Amino acid sequence: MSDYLALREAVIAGKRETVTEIVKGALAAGEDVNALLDKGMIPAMREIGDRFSRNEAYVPELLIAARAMQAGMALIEPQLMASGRKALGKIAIGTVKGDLHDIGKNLVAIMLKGAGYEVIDCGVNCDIAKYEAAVKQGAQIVACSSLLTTTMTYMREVVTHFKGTGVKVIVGGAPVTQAFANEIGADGYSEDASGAVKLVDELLSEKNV
Ligand code: B1M
Repeated sequence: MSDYLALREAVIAGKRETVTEIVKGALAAGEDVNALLDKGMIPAMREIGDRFSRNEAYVPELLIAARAMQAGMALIEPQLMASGRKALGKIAIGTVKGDLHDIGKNLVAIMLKGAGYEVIDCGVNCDIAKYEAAVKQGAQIVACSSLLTTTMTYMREVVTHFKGTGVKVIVGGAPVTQAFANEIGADGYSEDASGAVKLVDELLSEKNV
């Protein structure tokens, strides 16, 4: 079994090679990739964020940790996507305007693809025009991610824009809550990536379409 503590520390320290080595070893041993995320990589990002709040880490440290995390995620993506279900619908996902955080958004996109959805990744710093372009390509749901209290407010504009069009808008990201989602009239909220898949399943289930 992988040394989750070593994985966590490698992500925090931004040691890409070590992260790659540990993740490759775990994959070769047939380990559960979700455990790598839940016990190693995601808590590492939480820890580096806490250090940042306490002024014990700065933006460059956040960046190198994020790069190490992305290196690990690139390796586990094929495993997360291996469930083999057929395309069930089309989802647009993007981090909202003003916000450049993309790790959580990428994770949600990977899980949605793994669950059989076609995903249009609108990237980061997404304004309404970018989501709209994805809807023109057939997206039935727009998933908005935000990591900043200053950018989550843009979700209200996205929700308002798509109200009454038949396109559903769902929201998530660290500062976002169910209460906030209710307040802005979003069609759904999820705390994490697997919850986002369940939410999309529900919204696109026969009784809702
Ligand atoms: Co920034 N940053 N950051 N950062 N950063 C946070 C978010 C922060 C909480 C750190 C802190 O102060 N403790 C803080 C925000 C404070 C606030 O708003 N209240 C913060 C800040 C302040 C900033 C800057 C302003 C710093 C500065 O420049 N002074 C700046 C802003 C830049 C910008 O966006 N305009 C900034 C920059 C950066 C980096 C570029 C250095 C880097 C991002 C790199 C990248 O993403 N490529 C970075 C990082 C890495 C973080 C932390 C440390 C980690 C975020 C992360 O990747 N988490 C973060 C601290 C923290 O979150 N504790 C922090 C792991 C990821 C898997 O979790 O994204 O929450 P998360 O996604 C989860 C769920 O939220 C959910 O599912 C995911 C998986 O379970 N989810 C969804 C996410 N999106 C969803 C969408 C859905 C559903 C679920 O749709 C339906």
